[in-house]
Amino acid sequence: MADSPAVSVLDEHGAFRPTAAAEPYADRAASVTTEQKLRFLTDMVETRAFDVAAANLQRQGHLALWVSSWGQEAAQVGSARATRPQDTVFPAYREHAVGMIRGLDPLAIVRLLRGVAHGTWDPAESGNFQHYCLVLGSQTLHATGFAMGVQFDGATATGDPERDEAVIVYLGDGATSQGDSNEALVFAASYRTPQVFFIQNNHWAISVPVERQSRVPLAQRASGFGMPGVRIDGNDVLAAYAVTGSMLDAARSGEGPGLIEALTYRIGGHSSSDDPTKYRAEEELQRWALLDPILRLRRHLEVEGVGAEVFDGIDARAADLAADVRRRTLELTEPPVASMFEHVYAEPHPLMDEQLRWLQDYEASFGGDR
Ligand SMILES: Cc1ncc(C[n+]2csc(CCOP(=O)(O)OP(=O)(O)O)c2C)c(N)n1
Ligand SMILES: [Mg+2]
Repeated sequence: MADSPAVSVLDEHGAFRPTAAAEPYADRAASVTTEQKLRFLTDMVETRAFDVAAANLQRQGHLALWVSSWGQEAAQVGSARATRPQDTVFPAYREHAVGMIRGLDPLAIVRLLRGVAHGTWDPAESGNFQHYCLVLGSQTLHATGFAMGVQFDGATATGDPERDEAVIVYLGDGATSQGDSNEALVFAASYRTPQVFFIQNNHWAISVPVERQSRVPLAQRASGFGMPGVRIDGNDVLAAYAVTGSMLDAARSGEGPGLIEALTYRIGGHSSSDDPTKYRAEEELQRWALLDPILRLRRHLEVEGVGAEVFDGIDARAADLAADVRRRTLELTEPPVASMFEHVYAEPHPLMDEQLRWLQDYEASFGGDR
């Protein structure tokens, strides 16, 4: 399974060496400018800094839970940078880089995982970055339904590539086993929706290895649904950018959906509640740590002549971002307890009113001192 050919353009030392599978995408990858690559590097370094800051906040009791994106930055940044402003993005729950690139304030993610928000931000104000979905695979159905709407609205294949819209949905290797994901794929293929399914195969679904989820490479499943499937080196930001860009262009111009399997690795635990040493081998982790996506792009840029002071500047700005997130997290206040009943239903609901009254009576029973 690991031998199935993957699209890769940067080898593990950062040299531009497209694999045979990369041939259709090599020109696209080669046309990425140094300025764009520096943008990609900045995105990845900032995401890593944010991730570390948030993980520390969780350990210090300021967040209820943290889900790390460490190791998956290239897959996320490359694919997100290939989207256009008019596109709509449906994440799972660790696509922090994607959200930030689409314009989401990272504090919105912190608020969600601190438990002081209802898990929502306004996608219209956040680059059409929809809400995190913790119910595995459910976002694929939302995305396919949305993509059908885009199609029925005539917002795709308009003849004007600047206006054409597409949808991208992120899911994990484990989420491919969900019924929802398979139904979404059937409907996407059937309706030829303008949509990309982007699987981050980070090799684990909590403690279940990907080999147990599928007997064939996940990209290979696409042909059974009736759409192209491409396996990429998910730690190669240029491969992620070129392949996602090509598939999104096809979707926007009316050629229908496609599926990408990005091979990457979850360096941390599944979440801050997980201890991966209980189920995976240290050697596997060490092997993947050497394939760090940030290091690879940095080496590539060094060969292109980018000086150390540029990297230092990027690191310093990322540290500022992390410090700012930390400061703003510590300033967050608790929402009124009663607000948990808001937004459960769109309109007032008798059951919610009853539960609110019960809670108020209960709290009053402490003598009004809470
Ligand atoms: C429908 C559903 N079943 C089970 C869970 C519990 N659960 C949360 S994350 C997870 C593993 C997901 O693995 P994967 O899709 O590979 O994503 P990753 O966390 O590796 O990014 C499971 C089983 C859930 N959230 N939703
Ligand atoms: Mg996984």
